[in-house]
Amino acid sequence: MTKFADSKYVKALCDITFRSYDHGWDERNGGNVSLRLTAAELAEFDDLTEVKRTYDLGFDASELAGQYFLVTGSGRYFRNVIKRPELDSGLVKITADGSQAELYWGFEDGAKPTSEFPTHLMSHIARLKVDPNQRVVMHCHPTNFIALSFTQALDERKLSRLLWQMQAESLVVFPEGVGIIPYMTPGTNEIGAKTAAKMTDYRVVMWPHHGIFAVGADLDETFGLIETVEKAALIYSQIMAQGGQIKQRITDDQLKELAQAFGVEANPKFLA
Ligand code: 2HA
Ligand code: ZN
Repeated sequence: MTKFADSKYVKALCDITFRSYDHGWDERNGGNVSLRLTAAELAEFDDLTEVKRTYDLGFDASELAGQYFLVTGSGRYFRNVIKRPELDSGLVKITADGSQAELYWGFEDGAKPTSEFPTHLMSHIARLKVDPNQRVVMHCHPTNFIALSFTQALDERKLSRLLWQMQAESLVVFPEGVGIIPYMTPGTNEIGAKTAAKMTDYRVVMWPHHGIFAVGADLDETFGLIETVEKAALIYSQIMAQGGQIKQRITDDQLKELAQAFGVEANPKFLA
């Protein structure tokens, strides 16, 4: 008898949600995460046989028909997932016609998938077209990254270059830079479509005055991506707190050398 609650997937979700909370990026019910799983991966669990409830998705997710998602609950707190994953997260399957999600595990006290589920699913669809290893969409509220959306122009080139210049790690981890959408109301299909459109070119998208969306092949990698972006933003905040006088910086030539040394291709629109 293998129970899904004891799976490595639920353990990893508990770990990442608590660590994100611990960083201060998930006050109250802030943040949400989804992990795509396949029927083959779930075959070893014997407690996933019954559909407990269904949820209307409100858009056509038929490109994900038959795919499973372990996802955090609407209104639920990242701080609590580690203590009660069977209440605050759920495993859902997208129906054949793409209009609904069927609950197979979790959300035991009546929760439903995150209010940002449309953005998650639309982003999974967009990323799967460019990366067959796409598995994870994660959203949270990293303080310094959000602060940049007030003090900096909402310009992808300028913001990406700023983050690259703050530490050698940035360009290596996100050589394509970061995408930005305009400020929009969260929880809507509109912000989902806008975010997903950016995900064709970027794995990180800024939601100005709100937070970050990031994607990746697993939870560790996606969370590491967010940590790296936020660390760069934190360094910028500290520079400003130290008086803002930058006396030397990583030059464009050094950024190019860095890309070459680590075998990544820097976005040519941002680093000519
Ligand atoms: O899940 O962060 O954007 C709560 C949020 C909504
Ligand atoms: Zn949010």
